[in-house]
Amino acid sequence: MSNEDEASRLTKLKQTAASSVAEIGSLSVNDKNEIWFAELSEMWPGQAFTIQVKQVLFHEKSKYQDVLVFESFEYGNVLVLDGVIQCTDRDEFSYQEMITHLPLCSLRRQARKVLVIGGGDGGVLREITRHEHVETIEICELDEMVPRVAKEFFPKMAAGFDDPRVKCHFMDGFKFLAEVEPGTYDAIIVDSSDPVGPAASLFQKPFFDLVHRALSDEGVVCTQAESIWLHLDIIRELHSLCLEVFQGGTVSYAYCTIPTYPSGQIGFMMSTKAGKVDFSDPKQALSDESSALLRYYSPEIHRASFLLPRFAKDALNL
Ligand code: SPD
Repeated sequence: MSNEDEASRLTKLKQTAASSVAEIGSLSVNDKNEIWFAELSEMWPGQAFTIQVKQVLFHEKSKYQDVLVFESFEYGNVLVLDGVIQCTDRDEFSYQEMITHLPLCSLRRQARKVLVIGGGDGGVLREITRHEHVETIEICELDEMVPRVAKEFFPKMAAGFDDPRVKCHFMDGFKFLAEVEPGTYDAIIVDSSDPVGPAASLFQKPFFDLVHRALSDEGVVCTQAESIWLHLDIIRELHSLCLEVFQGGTVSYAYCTIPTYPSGQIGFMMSTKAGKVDFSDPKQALSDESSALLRYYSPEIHRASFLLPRFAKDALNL
């Protein structure tokens, strides 16, 4: 190919890329005609994780949010809601395993009924299905578009939807919990996005009051609880509101590492009304077959995940 042809090919490529990304605010094309996604948010001002895009696979606005899926060079497919990364093929296992197995393995008695609020990508469902003794798994997801997109572009993650124990409710988590019989669930997992936009109410007291009511006496709730590097204020507030709601119970924060979440770390707030419970002590074990499928969670990681660096421990007064 002549130099001229090559130059015109590159110009065309750049024009095509630029027009396809023009409507997707967080994508841009650089001088080398590479497309990059930058994760910008008021939740982490002055910084942005960037990731190189191979191709955009899906982009639509649902009734609730902007839904983007792209194929990246290094992290496989990436799901982005309202400009924020929710999961990537390469590292999703870390968060999904921890937000699921931390609560289910710390219960004194094996969980039989489990509820997921959010979690429309299906990854948490997949992890719950690894617990053979669980009898019913309900999921309450607001946005039907998320499971639809997950089934198409993240089949390994969305496999959880195929388990016969799973029942889906597409509605607001608040409304769902308000209608639930008190004491129904042994575990509730709140796999939400960040507390801006549709998930904001899932970080507030009225929501936790309903969660408390829906849990059995020994039940546990585990909720996405942000980063110690970026969100100590949010974590502190969440911790004190959980203490208020779960009076006489136990509230603890644990975390995992994950490269594609802001600051590479995300936490989990666990609460129970069952008096003083040591969440950091795993009381339930997964079967050997299930354990063999895990890539992050282990009883050792379970214990270690509650150990906070000094600055976080001090700031949170834990
Ligand atoms: N900052 C992003 C936090 C997203 C947490 N939820 C992700 C859903 C994965 N199942």
